[in-house]
Amino acid sequence: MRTISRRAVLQAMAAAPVAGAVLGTPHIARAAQFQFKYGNNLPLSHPLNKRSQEFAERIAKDSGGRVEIKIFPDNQLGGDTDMLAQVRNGGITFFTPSALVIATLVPVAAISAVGFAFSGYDQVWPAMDGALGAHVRDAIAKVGLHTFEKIWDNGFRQMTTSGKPIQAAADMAGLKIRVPVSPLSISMFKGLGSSPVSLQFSEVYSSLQTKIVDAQENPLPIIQVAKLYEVQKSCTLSNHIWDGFWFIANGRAWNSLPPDLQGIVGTAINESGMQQRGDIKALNDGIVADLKSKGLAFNAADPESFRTKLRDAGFYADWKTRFGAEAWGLLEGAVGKLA
Ligand code: X2X
Repeated sequence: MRTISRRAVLQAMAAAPVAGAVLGTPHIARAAQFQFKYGNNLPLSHPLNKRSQEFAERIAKDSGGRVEIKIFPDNQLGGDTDMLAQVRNGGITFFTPSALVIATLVPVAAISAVGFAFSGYDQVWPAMDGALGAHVRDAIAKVGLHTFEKIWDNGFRQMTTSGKPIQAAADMAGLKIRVPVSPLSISMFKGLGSSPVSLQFSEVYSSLQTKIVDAQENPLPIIQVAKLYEVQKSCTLSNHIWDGFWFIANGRAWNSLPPDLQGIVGTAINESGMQQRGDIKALNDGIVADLKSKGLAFNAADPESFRTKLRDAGFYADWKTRFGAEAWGLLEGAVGKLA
């Protein structure tokens, strides 16, 4: 370790701003030149928030204190719809909406969430880090938002219910199931014959508890950290949608950063995103056993019954038209023919 001589300290103090000298404080805490807020919808214990704290510390350090990022987890600043409005108007600088949720603003962003498209992560990451992801980021750029290259992982979505276990598509009939604020989710669950209700994530626990809805669908790490097992009985490993969180920034705030700081921020956020993908992968290994020990029952499902039902309902044909040939072609290029 380098020791700092008394003389160097005195020199540094002599060079410090006047206000500091007047107050006589030896440590002069200067406000960061760029102060940014980052809002998200997940509990603090989710890997997304753990990795976010890391990148915020790294960015403060690597920028020499010029960039400060304050994290507001767990819907502290409002639900998804509110945060999406705030990141657009600059009230917050960063937000991590699910692909399902940002699609309310940029419809093509839901292309990665088409039901039963990805068979596993070996298809997900090459597509999202490749042409399909680039296509979505370009579309998001058109509404004035910057998107970092590496999408963060939410996971493969699974269904839970407080009622009769869901074993095949027929069990979906009339099911009151909460889905995110997402036209694709509504269309998919209507296609499966259920009665979906769009609610922001901030309302999920209480709406299950008070039986406004009977079921919901989310990746297992969310079911765990948001304690949804307390208000649900059984879980079906349906893997019906792969979901990721796009890390987005308000365009004006992003463009106000000089290139060196953009580099520091972008590198830190993308690298933390890669580590967060690894966290979700590691979590998935022991999570079923943990959720079982907390009282959630698990059952298998017949995935083909769901796909057939969706095909018969015209779900794939409908969304192929809505997304357009280019985006659909990129998706099928990654996962094979869908419809
Ligand atoms: O709201 C949800 O279900 C969640 C947490 O998965 C999303 O952000 C889409």
